Amino acid sequence: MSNRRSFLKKLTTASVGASLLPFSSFARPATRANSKYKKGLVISTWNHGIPANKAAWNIIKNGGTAVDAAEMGAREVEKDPTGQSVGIGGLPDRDGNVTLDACIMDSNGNAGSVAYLEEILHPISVARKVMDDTPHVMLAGDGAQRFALDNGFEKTNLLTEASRQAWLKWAKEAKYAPIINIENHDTIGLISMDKNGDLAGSCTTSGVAYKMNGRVGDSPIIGAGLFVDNEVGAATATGMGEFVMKTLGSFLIVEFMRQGMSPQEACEEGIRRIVERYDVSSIQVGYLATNKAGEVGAFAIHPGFNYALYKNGKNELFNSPSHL
Ligand code: SD4
Repeated sequence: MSNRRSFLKKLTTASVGASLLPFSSFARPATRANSKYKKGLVISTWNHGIPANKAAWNIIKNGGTAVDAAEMGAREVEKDPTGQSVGIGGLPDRDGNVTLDACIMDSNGNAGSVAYLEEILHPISVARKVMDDTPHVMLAGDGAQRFALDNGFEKTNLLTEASRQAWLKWAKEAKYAPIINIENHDTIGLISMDKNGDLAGSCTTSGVAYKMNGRVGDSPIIGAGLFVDNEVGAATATGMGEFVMKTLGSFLIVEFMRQGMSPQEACEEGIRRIVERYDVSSIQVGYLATNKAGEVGAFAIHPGFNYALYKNGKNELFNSPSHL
């Protein structure tokens, strides 16, 4: 029986309520709440999570807030021109435009977001300004750019030569065929907990490479790419945003934790919500989550998703367990 079919069979035989998949037996770096865990951690997606966590931890170790840490961590990746999926250097849409999506949430339930933002180096900081200085949550397109320029951000050309060449090469055939874990799955999603135990998060991306012009993914959607509830925990997503949006993944995972699941169990259930409904043979989604006790969880559809965890003085990469 195929993995998927046996998985679905397990689903139909699982009892309601305690209907967790056997996934929760996967080893994870988290410790249960009764360990000698000191408040303060940063967890973020992919290899670039290492420098992002480091920048975020610099804020936390000096007594800074989780939200400042979340912003600084994201900025670290946005400004790196060699990363082709976030900020400058991001691969463009099919027409050659680099369009950025980002959001941020703080410990008080405040949220800010920008979508389809062009020519601004730090969308996460624009999202922060939307959160802090406007009555709105989300600004998009020209309005988001105008808001950024009015607030002192400068126009920057985000299309690097390397990304332009990659796009020109792609444009010869112009086939839209996302490759799992490559080119379109390197959003940075980051969750931070400060020394008070308060949680915040950030998520920033150039989105799926060679997307249709105008396409916006999950990353700037509060509850999809990121959700933080300081009473419970936080979650963030990476991967094919359409599937995260259709299941409102990060909100779902936080709500699962509210109902008593560990972050690991909640991430697994979030993935299950996708794989039980959609053909995921060529779709990657990865989730990270943290609860108030400092436990963490990670789960993906396919192997290949990794994440960085800064906790107890160590900043390390881990491979996420996966459904397939
Ligand atoms: C999106 N989730 O726009 C983003 C893409 C991504 O790692 O890279 N995720 O759908």
